Parts: sequence; C-alpha cells; structure tokens
Amino acid sequence: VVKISTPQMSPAKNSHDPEWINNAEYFIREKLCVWFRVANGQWHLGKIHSTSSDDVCVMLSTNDDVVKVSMEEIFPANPEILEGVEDLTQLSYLNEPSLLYNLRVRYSQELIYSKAGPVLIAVNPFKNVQIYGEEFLSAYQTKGLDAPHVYAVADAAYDEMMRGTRLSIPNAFCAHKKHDLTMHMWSGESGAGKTETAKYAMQYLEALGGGSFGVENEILKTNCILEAFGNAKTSRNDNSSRFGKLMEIHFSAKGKICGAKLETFSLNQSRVAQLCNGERSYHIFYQLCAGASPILKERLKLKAASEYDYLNQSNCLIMDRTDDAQKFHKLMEAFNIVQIPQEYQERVFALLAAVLWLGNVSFKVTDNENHVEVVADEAVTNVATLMGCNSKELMVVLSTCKLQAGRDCIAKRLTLRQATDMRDSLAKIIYASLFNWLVEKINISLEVGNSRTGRSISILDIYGFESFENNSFEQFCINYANERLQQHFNRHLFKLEQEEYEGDGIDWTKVEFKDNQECLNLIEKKPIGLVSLLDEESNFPKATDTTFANKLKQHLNANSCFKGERGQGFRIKHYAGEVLYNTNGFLEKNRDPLHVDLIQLLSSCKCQLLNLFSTKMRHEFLKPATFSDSMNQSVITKFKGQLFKLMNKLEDTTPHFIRCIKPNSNQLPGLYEENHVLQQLRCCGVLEIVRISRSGYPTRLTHQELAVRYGCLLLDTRISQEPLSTSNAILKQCNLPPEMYQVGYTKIYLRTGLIGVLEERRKYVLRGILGLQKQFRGYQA
Ligand code: AOV
Ligand code: MG
Repeated sequence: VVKISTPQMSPAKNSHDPEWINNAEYFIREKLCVWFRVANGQWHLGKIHSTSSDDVCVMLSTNDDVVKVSMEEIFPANPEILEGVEDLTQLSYLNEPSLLYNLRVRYSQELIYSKAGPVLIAVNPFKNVQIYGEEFLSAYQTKGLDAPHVYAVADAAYDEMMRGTRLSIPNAFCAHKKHDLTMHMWSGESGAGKTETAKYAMQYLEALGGGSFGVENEILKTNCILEAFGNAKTSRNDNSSRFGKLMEIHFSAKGKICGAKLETFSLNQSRVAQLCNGERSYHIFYQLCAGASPILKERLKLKAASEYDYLNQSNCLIMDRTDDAQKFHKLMEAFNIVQIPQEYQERVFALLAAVLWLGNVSFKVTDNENHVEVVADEAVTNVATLMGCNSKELMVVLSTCKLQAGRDCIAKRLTLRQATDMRDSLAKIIYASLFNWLVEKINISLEVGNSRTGRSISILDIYGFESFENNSFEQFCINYANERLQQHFNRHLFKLEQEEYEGDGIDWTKVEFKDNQECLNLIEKKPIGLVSLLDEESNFPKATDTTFANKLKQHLNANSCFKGERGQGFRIKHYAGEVLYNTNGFLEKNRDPLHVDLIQLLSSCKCQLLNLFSTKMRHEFLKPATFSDSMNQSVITKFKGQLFKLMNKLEDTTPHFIRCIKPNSNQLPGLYEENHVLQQLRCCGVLEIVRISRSGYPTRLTHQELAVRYGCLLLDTRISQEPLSTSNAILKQCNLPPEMYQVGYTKIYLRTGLIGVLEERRKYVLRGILGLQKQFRGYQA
C-alpha cells in the first residue's frame, strides 16, 4: 500500500506552457497529438477534434472515442521522433505527461537511466539488466559509450577531479585549483535504488583507479559488512539501509586509488530490540543463526533465529530470494579481506549472540509496586558467559539502579518497565558499539599511509524518505535528514544557479521552485521547533508521549507544514509528501540509553571488546564539556549535530546528483505506476530542473580566463589590458550567435556546446601558428 499522500491531480500552474494554448487551432490543422487527462487521473494520447470557449473535444488515439476535457487538462505531446530521448531537456514540449511518457518508453526498453540536464535519473528495474560489468566499464572508460548511466556520472566526476575544475575544458585554466572534491549524491525514497546505484559507482571508480595500491578491491567488499550490520528488511525494502554513509575515495596525482575513508551516521538502534510486524532486525543476526558452523554454534550457545524474542516478535524470519547462510560465508570472506583477525571475528559473533540472548532475559514481579528481579535461567547465564561477566552481577545491574544517598550508595529496585528498558539499552549499546568498532577497523584497512591528497570523490548513500502506516521517531529522523539534503539539492540546482545569473547582471527569467525552508523551520527553529520541544519534554521527568503531543499542537500550529491530530498523532508536510507520526515512544527513544551502571558492567567483563567499548563511553561521558549539557545530549540533538557536519562537508564539494525513482511500491519488475513516479518527479522538481538547464548556461569563464585562453583568436594583436573588453572582442570576432552566450559583470556565460566551438577554433589557430614557426625555423636553418 502506498502511504505517501496521493499526489494532487491538478497540474501545478507553472507546468503549463502558455504559448501553446493559443495554438490549439494549429494543433487541429496539423493533426498534432496532445496529452489529456480523464477523470481517473490517467493520461491519454489523442488529437484535438474541436474547441469551444473552455472545453476541448479530444479524440483518443486508441479507439477514436471523443472526450470532452477542460483546456487546463491538455498538454502538447512531443513529435514521435523525440520519443524516449536520453536527456529530458531535448523535449520540445515540457510538461508532466511528456516527462512521464518519455521515462516510461525508456523504462520499457530497459533504459533505466535518463538525464534531466545535470541530474541523472535512475528508475529501479527490480531485476538484473545487462548494462553493468566488464564490457560496459571499459566502454565508458574509453568514452566509446556516452548514454546516460551511473558509470558516465562517475566518469565525469573522475575527469573533473583530475582536471581540478568544474569546467569541461582543458587543464590550463585551472592549475591554481588543485584541491577539488567531487560528490555524488543519491536520493530517492526507500527502495528506490540508492544503495545499489552507489555500489555501481564504486565499482566504476575501482575499475578506473585500480592498479597501484591494492585497496581498491577492499572498498566494494566493505559494503558486504556494512549491509550485514546496518541494513534490514522493512516493509518498503528488503535491504533497507538503516544508517547513512559517506565513502570518500582518495586518488593519487596519477589518478590511482590510494586509500579511502568511511564515515557513517546515526545507525538506528531501536531496531535491535523493537520490530514492527513483517520487518526484520539487522541481517547479521539471521545470517549468524543460519550460517554458523556447528562448532561455532556450540561455542556461542546459539539456537535458531526463531528461538530469540528480539527476532521472532515480528513474525518475519526469512526473506524471499535470500540465503542467509550463504551471506554469512560471504561476510566472513569480507572480514578476512579487511583484515579482521579470526579471534576478533569470533568475539564479534559472541557479542551478537549475547545481544540475542539478552532479548530472552525475563523478569518476575516481586511486590505490588511492580518491582522485579531477573529470572535466573539459561538466557541470563548465556549472556553472562558470552560477555565474560559474573551472572549475579549482571542480574543486579539489570534489575536495580544505584542511588547516591549522602556517602552511601543504595540500590533501588527497578519496575518491570524500567528493567526491560535497561536490558534493551544494554543490547543497543553493545550493538551500536560493535558497529562503530567495525567501521574503525574498516577505516584502518582502507587507509594507506597518508592518503589525503586533496583529490577525492565521495559517495553519499543515506536512508531514503519513509512513510509507513505507523511512523515513529525513527522515520522522523530519517525524513528530517532527507529534508536537509533536499535543501542542499535545491540550493545548488535552483538557488545558487539563479542567484549567480542575477548577481552577475545577465538577462534571466526566474524559474520558481518549491522551497522547503518552512518545513526545516518547523523542525529546527529555536526555541520552539520540534527538536527543541522534544528535548525539553525528554528532560522533564513527568512528561509522557501524550503531553509531548499536546505541546507540539500548542506551539507549532502556526507553521503551515504542521497539523495536529487527535491523541498522539501529528502530521508534517514534507517535500516528498505528508507523513502522519505518532509520538508513542518518541521520548524514550530520544533519551540516550547510556547508564553509568552499564558502563561499569562492561568494564568488568573479560571480553576485550567490551572493555574497549566501556573505555570509549567513559571517555565520552567524562569529556570536558564544551557545552554544559554535552553529557546528556539527546539522540535527536546528536543526530542534528551529525547532520550539520555532513552538510558542511557537502557544501565544500562540487556535487553530482543522482535521483533514484521507485516505479512501483511492490518491488516488482516491469511495473511503471504513473502516479507513483509523478509524485517523485514533483518532489525533486524534475520539470523545473529541466527548464532551468534548458535555458541555462552550463559553462562559465571569468573574463580573465577567456582572454588568456582564447586571446590567440584575436586578429588584432593590440589586445586590451582590460579583460572585459578583450573577452568581448573575442566573442565578436568569432561571430557567435548572440543568443548562445551572455556577458556578465565578472564572467561570460556560455550555452551547452559553445565551448567546443571555441576550442576547435583555438586548435586551428594554434596549428597554424605552429606551422608558421616550423617554417620559420626551417628558413633560419
Ligand atoms: P534504497 O537504498 O534506495 O532504499 P536499494 O538500493 O536497496 O534502495 O534498492 C532496493 C532494491 O531494488 C535492491 O535490493 C534491488 O533488488 C533493486 N535494485 C535497485 N537498483 C537496481 C539496479 N540498478 N538493478 C537491479 N536491481 C536494482 V533505503 O536504503 O530503503 O532508502 O533506507
Ligand atoms: Mg539504501
């Protein structure tokens, strides 16, 4: 079931091309095709039969039926020769049905990649398509193929990095700018194909930059580990990323991969202990249970996945088309490749088993105030053995908390709820620490000496926009991150681009786009944004999820992206659709599960890894506070901090955007649901991007740069010292059509293709000069 709010069916006003409306007569006379929409929202192709004042009679192409539709619902169709063009900017008529149709035609021919100006659009095929591998890698490397492809984007990024500039012209200009970072960005809703696309980009860069240092083979392999520990089955995607990742690949001056650095963000921890029906926990648990050898199973006291409460609570243990045991063997191979020693591998598995057994630890109520003690059974003994601690101590920690009373320390019994939370906290911190430790290990193996060369390509892959039947804290964090990234995308493609044109005084008709600032204000504004209110309530002992919901309604109603609902519900109008959240569990999930008692327990364990984790946590705990409250930073505040750090990093790089589109909500091949696709095209403003890039000027040179490089084209040798007049003179001399460029205060703006013309002329002139010089030397000799 698609839960993303149904797209509004009336076309955005600006999607109508006003010029053609007066041209209906012309369409009738020339028998040209139009798109029109009937009551159920379906688009049809037809021809205009006749017109009246407001309505138009259109004849369907399929069966000659004549239908009456309003003028508003009619859009010009493109001539057949433009059917399935590679770049949407090539379409004569830009409107939603034409974009949808063009992508559909391509999709049906397994052409899953298309371009919308500078953005690559990837429509998920949900099946294997024969466009990857050796043959295609080398075709793109040798520039034998230039059809839209993730390989082509990676190739362009690589070339750009090696040139050290954004401009598609030779090196000479840009010698001053050697440190250039390029960024790929994957976005799209959950299950749209971001993670897969990111892997193909890595594959291409590995093939291109491999050969010298040996790390290149490791980069792709790390995905196997990260996906086992950080991906899980959700109702949207069987392999959904529950963390964000940025892989920075470093290149040597010769363009060879010389190291890499992995950064991860905000692994969702609550999944370890709590699952929604039909979803799974992290893949690794099922892989371990299915794939461990009998000896290992014996050593880890391991049982089948169905025996563990953390895994069996959601009635979903296996997935179609997935062999967990086989994945486990792949994982062990990957562990070897990134050089995690055998003994450490086993420690990792032991801790995973400990987490599973923790879920089975149960409590019995001992008094009428709901105080509990731990049931001394197989579960708790196994946890203690696997963690290497005393089981009595473990039982005390799980069922009491220490309070300081004057000089004495007294133990207070926990209630059932508190004890369960304590148990789950322990499971979560062990798992999260394991994940971070693995990331560190991976980084050690990817780092080759001092590989920071200032030449790098980073690949970003985060969790996509989510809207389920029940949306909680987890979805809120994910959608918040996507909202921020969307703003980055807008800034680059719309805002900065147009601001540059306007600032430099060139003629430009502004293209409107959907700004999401209002939604970000709702979340981030101080002191009464959603984040601040959440933190405030989380620190308030008497607060409940209901008081939190009421507080939101009380303070946020004025924001147009917010709508309070009855009970614990509230809605946020995100850029990608409206989502209904439930505050149930928000406060608990936002409180950091770190307890001093747990840290102490970990440090008393015989397991070296746990000691290491406890030292790390203690260190964090005791860190000299930069902010007075850094000790108690909530989950959402940490999340926001990480997000801001990421955004800062992104701002420093030149972005390449890839938008992944999910063609249907059932993860099925060959099914192209128009409304579902349209909704996604609208969210990321594809129509507007195409408009801007069609009327835009992709190549920019300062007057100085133009004068230096193309000065040789001037016949008049008395070149002015003043770059503006020189560059004007060059353009005049070349007789370039005036609509192909614009002269700004600081720069010259060129339309697509013009730089090629200038380069050709320069080559021609230089060849002439070279010839003359040769002749001259010959003459001297
Ligand atoms: P996501 O990363 O965008 O979702 P994935 O990259 O995991 O989505 O893709 C979901 C599934 O779609 C994959 O498991 C593949 O089965 C299929 N798929 C995607 N791209 C391709 C492709 N190019 N060729 C063949 N199959 C593909 V999420 O991480 O949920 O936001 O949080
Ligand atoms: Mg993913």
